[in-house]
Amino acid sequence: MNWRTKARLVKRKKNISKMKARETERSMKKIEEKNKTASFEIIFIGRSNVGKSTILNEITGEKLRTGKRPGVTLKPTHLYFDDLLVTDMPGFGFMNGVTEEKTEEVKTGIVRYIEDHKDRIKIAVLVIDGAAFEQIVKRWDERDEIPIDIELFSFITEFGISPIVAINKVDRIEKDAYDEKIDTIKKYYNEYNQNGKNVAFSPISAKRKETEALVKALRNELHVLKRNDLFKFFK
Ligand SMILES: Nc1nc2c(ncn2[C@@H]2O[C@H](COP(=O)(O)OP(=O)(O)O)[C@@H](O)[C@H]2O)c(=O)[nH]1
Ligand SMILES: [Mg+2]
Repeated sequence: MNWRTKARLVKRKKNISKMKARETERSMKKIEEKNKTASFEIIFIGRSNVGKSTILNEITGEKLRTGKRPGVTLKPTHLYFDDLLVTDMPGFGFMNGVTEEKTEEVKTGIVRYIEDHKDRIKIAVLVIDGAAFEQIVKRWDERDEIPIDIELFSFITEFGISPIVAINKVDRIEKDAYDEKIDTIKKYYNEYNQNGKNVAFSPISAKRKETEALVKALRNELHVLKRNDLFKFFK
């Protein structure tokens, strides 16, 4: 990690603690009660509209709402499978008319959630829009800041949670540009990896129901974590 990368992370961390101090106490007690029996959690994180819910529907066969304009809800959505909890975290960014402060609040909520459940969270799937990636990075680069999803990725790697980067919407990447785009994404994320673990990158298209790469990556991780019994919940 170079000095510039580090400086950016420090800057972002300062922002996180500022938000934490300001954050009001939010009660998640009721859901927590229900979630107590879960011992293994997989979280899905990403900007609004990257396709988190579409992916979850496709790989689990559940029916989460998709394509709706994201509200400003800060609550995660949970799916239950035996002792496995699959959590769709609130999306951030993108939302028109939603202030930067609200976006920061969503991020703080996610950070807090991960900290509070770090023993239970074994895998984090970061969903990104493969077609929009470069544009997003460019925008943040101009402000000399790192995009929130990359910051969250970096944060996750600090906890030793296995990260999988699901590069969604590859159907929208031109064939000629495909290899280079995927490489650029891998390079960028790997620079912010704060532990020695290899990161799994899964190019997928949830819309075309082409999610095999992600299911494969999930199964790999489940196998490493000796939870082959959970294979059956992902197709
Ligand atoms: N082109 C394309 N669109 C997708 C893909 N996956 C999801 N979408 C669309 O992206 C929009 C947002 O999807 P959604 O699952 O609600 O995103 P979320 O906000 O991250 O949960 C919807 O209109 C989906 O149909 C994909 O692989 N390719
Ligand atoms: Mg959604």
